[in-house]
Amino acid sequence: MEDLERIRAEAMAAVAAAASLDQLEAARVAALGKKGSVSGLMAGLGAMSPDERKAAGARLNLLKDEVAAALAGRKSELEAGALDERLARERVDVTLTARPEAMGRVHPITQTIEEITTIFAAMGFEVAEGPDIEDDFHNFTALNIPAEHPARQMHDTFYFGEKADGSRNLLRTHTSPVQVRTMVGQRPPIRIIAPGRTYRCDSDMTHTPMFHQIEGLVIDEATHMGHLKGCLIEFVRTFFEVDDVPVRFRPSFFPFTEPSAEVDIGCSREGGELKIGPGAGWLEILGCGMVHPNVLAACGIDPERYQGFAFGMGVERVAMLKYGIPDLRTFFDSDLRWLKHYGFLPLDVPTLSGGLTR
Ligand code: 2NM
Repeated sequence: MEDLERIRAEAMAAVAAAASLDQLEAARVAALGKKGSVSGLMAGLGAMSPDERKAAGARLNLLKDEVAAALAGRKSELEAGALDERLARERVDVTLTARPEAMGRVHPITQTIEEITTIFAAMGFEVAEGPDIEDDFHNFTALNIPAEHPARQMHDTFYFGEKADGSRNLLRTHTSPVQVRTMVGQRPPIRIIAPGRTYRCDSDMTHTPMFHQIEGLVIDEATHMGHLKGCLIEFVRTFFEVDDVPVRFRPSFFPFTEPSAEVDIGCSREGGELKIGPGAGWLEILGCGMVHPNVLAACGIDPERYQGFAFGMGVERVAMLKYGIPDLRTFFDSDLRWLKHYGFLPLDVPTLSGGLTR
């Protein structure tokens, strides 16, 4: 037992000197492990008389507890040190300024959709979405487009294969099925805006097989053509950021609205450059009208009680006009130089208070 004080001193010194969790584990094994110094003393107890064993056993248990406590204390010190070291290593300076010029760009289509939905959200519209793969009812029938209508024909619509019941799904040719789904599923008053991808089997200088639309719908008991005009004039002036842009409603035809109109905005052409504002020319930018009673009835809304207006526009078209992008097909080339030129900085989110575009 004269070894005990030496072994205690050695074990305590090794624990105190451990500079890492690995070294501390080595010190634990050297003292308390199966072949450790303290365990060695324990093994000597067997050769003692019962009285000697009782006294020595008590001292050894105390030693064991003492070493174990020292190990635990050193362990928490080392762990706290490791955490401090990691916090220092992973330190981030949150006061550093962002470097938007080093980031990617927001595509003009995304930017334009965000600008348009921001304007209509401020007027109380909610954004609605629906599936790109639709059926005949939601894309055509409910919209007062009869079976023989030219818009249904193979050359305009992408159809999927025949299902067991003989019907075929299709890629939506406009976002109007979102309006149909909203009217079927919700009671008026309805005020929604539906942005999204649309598809038509058409590809040339001014058509791509996939393009984007935004359509709006308002249904209430007393909504009339005056509301439609006020709403769309307000939209056009805010979107193009030209307060005195002339707006003209020209009679037109759509199967799903009656009466129907197309909206033109004033423009001038000086030296080959197109400028939106007062001038000699007109540009068509929107289609609109009062929702046809047949459409309301097909969607389970009583046309004797409710009425409303709808409108639709092509996102690519208004983006080209607003941002002077000359060629439609470049939108989908994924050309990074084009995106750097026409794209928007990710931190410049369009808001009405801060300006739609900065
Ligand atoms: C347009 C023009 C005019 C329209 C109509 C509807 C619905 F579902 F309510 F009947 N949605 N969108 C509409 C009306 C779309 O796009 C040129």
